[in-house]
Amino acid sequence: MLKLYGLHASNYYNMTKLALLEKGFEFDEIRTSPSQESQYLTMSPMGKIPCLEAREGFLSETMAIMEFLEEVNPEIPLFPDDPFERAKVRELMRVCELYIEHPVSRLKATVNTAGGNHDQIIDEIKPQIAKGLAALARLAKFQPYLAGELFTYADIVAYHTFGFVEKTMKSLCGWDVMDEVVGLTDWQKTVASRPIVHNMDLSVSKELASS
Ligand SMILES: N[C@@H](CCC(=O)N[C@@H](CS)C(=O)NCC(=O)O)C(=O)O
Repeated sequence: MLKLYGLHASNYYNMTKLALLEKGFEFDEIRTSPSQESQYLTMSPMGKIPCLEAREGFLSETMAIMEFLEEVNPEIPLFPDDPFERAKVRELMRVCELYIEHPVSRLKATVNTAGGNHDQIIDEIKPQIAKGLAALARLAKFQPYLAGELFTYADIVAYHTFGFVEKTMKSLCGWDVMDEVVGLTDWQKTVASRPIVHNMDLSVSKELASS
């Protein structure tokens, strides 16, 4: 049985968990915090969560885990068949990760560090995020999903990216990033209404509220 290590507080953990659920895998969840302990580093070499334990060994990095899941179980596809369309899904995933999530993670890390200068970082990252959002607006099809009719890994990555980015930017500088891309809020509602996503969201918020 697959084992998924991590915590619901992590947007990357939630992306991986949603991919496992959507693809119909059975797996155990092992609550694990990021760690630089030598034992955990043998499983996840950067000490990050999530980490997946498969029969063959341990795997970290969300995108690598998703590629693995797809190859192990292609029956429920989360990538399109066509090579170019597959690449377009990966392009969307990278735009969300590199140009929208990463700047916000950097801000969050500063906020968590005592004495960090948030205002300066906010001024720095807002134009970066605006550029990432504009790129997403150029790429997204919203028909009804990001890459077209098929629900893909791009939707999974973007859904949990925006779960984190929307909340963080609203609370730290009052900016609603969802307003920046026409169609984004409707897309978010469409994804949230998928039964698997809905059930997972319910259990995650219940768990986070009680922790
Ligand atoms: N590139 C990694 C990012 C994962 C990541 O940043 N996880 C965060 C939690 S959301 C973490 O473990 N942070 C602790 C650390 O960086 O040491 C992936 O795709 O899985």
